[in-house]
Amino acid sequence: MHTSAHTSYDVSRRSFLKTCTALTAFMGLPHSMLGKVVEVLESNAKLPVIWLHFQECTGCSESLLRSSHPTLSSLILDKISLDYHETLMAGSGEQAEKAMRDSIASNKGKYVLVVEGAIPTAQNGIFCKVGGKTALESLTAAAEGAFAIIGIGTCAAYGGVQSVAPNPTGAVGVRDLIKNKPIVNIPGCPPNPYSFLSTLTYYLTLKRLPELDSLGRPLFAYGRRIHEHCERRPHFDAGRFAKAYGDEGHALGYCLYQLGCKGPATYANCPVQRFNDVGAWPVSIGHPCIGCTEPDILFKTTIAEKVQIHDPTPFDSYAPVDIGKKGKGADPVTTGVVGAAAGAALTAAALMVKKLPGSSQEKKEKQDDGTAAK
Ligand code: FSX
Ligand code: SF4
Ligand code: F3S
Repeated sequence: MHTSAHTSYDVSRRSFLKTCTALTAFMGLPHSMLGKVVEVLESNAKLPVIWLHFQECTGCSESLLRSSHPTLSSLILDKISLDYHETLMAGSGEQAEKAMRDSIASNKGKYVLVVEGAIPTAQNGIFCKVGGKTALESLTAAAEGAFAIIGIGTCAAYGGVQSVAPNPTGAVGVRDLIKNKPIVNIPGCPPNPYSFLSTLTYYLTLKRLPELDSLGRPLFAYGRRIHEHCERRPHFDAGRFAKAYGDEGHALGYCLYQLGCKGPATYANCPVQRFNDVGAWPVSIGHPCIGCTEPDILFKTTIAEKVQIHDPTPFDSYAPVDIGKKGKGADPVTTGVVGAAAGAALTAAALMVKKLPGSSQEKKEKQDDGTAAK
């Protein structure tokens, strides 16, 4: 086997190029960028990374380490210099703290700060201390010299499980505290490791951060709703639902909407970029999506609660159609063209029974109602 001379891994040239091609497509870059991605992953460039852990379960690091594309994760992780990571580094105590201070001082303005976990703010942040410093102090100090911050996981992005009411520690996400740095959020509990690895590759390739949505999530990974790519979607459109765990519909792989699937309101790439290389993701193994990338859904709603579908979108493999504006119904011509597909999508949307309490959509609608009442 011909092994590439550019990495220390036993990677055939063919497999290396295949990985680069897949990565280029995953990042939403045109095929013409493939050469650049290859060049970056072949280079000896190292991006300094400081990784801080706060209130969390370390599932984000775990899922990254367990990522089962050794080629991809090794290739990309080879491009970073992980100068401080509490659960991975060999050093500890003062030695480790010194390594972090040195890295911050010598890489000022050149390193990425990765934050895993929420930051407690109540009582001056005494609920989480590492090396004698509160999470709040460590975050502020490390953020200052970073050129960008990546909040990995829902905890770092929005506060996660720690921030659920009554939130005794005053846990918040990075964006609630740091206002003067670009922040990329990679939510998920835990997130798909490839969304994180691809964000690093995107930066290494283009020397800029990917385009983000209003919650700071890269659009290439969080630009579409789960519901748009879900393999159970034809069942949704046809009105075939599992009604209880273990019933006939569940066994037949029917749509999990009536069991509380949050796929219609959740932006993430799980049905496409699945987990663990076995084609698995929550919905494929019979569990409703619990909206783990969404601040208003995860831990804010029960698993069984149904989401309101405000804006029905067609299944991604159907021909693109205009199924009409919210509340206006479908254009009759369009409905005629798409027939059962869009028609069923709208019918299913009409079945939606409950809005998410406190969701941004609900708040917006309340505001709209308020405005209309004046
Ligand atoms: Fe949070 Fe990461 Fe959930 Fe855990 O550490 S996003 S609790 S899976 O993994 O921060
Ligand atoms: Fe898939 Fe859930 Fe949508 Fe059903 S409601 S099609 S299970 S994402
Ligand atoms: Fe999370 Fe839903 Fe994906 S629960 S892992 S966003 S399917």
